[in-house]
Amino acid sequence: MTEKFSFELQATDGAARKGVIHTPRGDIRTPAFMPVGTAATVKAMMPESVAATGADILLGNTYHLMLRPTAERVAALGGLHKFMNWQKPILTDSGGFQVMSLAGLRKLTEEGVTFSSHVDGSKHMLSPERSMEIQKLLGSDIVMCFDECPALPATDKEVARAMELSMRWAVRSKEAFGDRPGHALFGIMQGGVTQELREQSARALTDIGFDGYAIGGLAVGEGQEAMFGVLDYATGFLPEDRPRYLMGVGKPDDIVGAVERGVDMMDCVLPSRSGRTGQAWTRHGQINIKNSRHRDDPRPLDENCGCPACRNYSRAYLHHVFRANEMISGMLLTWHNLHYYQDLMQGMRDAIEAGTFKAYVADFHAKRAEGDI
Ligand code: PRF
Ligand code: ZN
Repeated sequence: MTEKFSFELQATDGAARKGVIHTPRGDIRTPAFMPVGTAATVKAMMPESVAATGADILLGNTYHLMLRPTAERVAALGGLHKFMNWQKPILTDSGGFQVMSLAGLRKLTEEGVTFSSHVDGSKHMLSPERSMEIQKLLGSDIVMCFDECPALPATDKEVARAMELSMRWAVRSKEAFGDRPGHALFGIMQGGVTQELREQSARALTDIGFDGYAIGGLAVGEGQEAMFGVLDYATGFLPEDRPRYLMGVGKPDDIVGAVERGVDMMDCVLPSRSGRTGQAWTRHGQINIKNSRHRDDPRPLDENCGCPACRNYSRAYLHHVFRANEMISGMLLTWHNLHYYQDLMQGMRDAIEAGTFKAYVADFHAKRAEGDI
């Protein structure tokens, strides 16, 4: 086990990259998909089951954990890894994005943001310094800078203002993070769908210097075409020898498109959240297990999937337990979805290594076009 944080780029195929992030808590194979464990749990999954799907790293949230159970309490109990029984790496988001989407009354200043909790209405403050402190208390392996992601619709002026503020906050985040061997700090690019702003943001971040670079401010309602349009140039503004993380993405076709454009890491609630609402993701697209067409179907969700839901249960059973509101429904569908996402990442890593990524992507789209049969 290396004691340092480092990124090893192992192969490229077009713009797509395969590599490994080495951390004291273990390696993260890239392109990596990070399941979301917002409140110190990947909902409906035991940590050992999350690991069994092939996940090397989880995402946790500053915003949720500072409100409940509080970062100080997690620290007193030995840190987030021990608290939630996950010993592999954890990346924590910095809180600003969640404040903007979840908190009640908010007030944004140069200093930071004050807001009222969505849990009990209590008042709180987040700033670059406080976000770094919380992520340190949690024991996060990959810490994210405190940024502002403007809510859409936003004017060009508003997007520019938020990007510039985020870059000043990035300086303060780096200063407050300090020197913590074995832990990484990632900068977050903002700038909406404007190329000049993205370039300015990338330059500001690379001048400061980070262990990795995130692309924020996308997947906020601009649509896939616009998002890919930004990725077409944005990854090129970032250093080749650092991991690139696209925040909050996405559906399987978003993920494949992002990897095609040079992204190394992603996270999304989609596989876990949609598992709890009866949606399964497979090579052939989306399956709605609620649909009565599955009522008498003895086949698994996907005969080529090695997950426990597909090895041991029929569509008819999954349909029944969903309709009957049984907890195993969310458990099995979440497991399947996370397993499918990790299979997809492994398939892309193998294809990049073999130099067959283009064919892999073509096959991915062809299978989805066939649909669920
Ligand atoms: N910033 C942060 N977290 C995020 C985002 C962002 O822009 C997004 C945008 N898709 C998701 N999560 N800090
Ligand atoms: Zn499965």
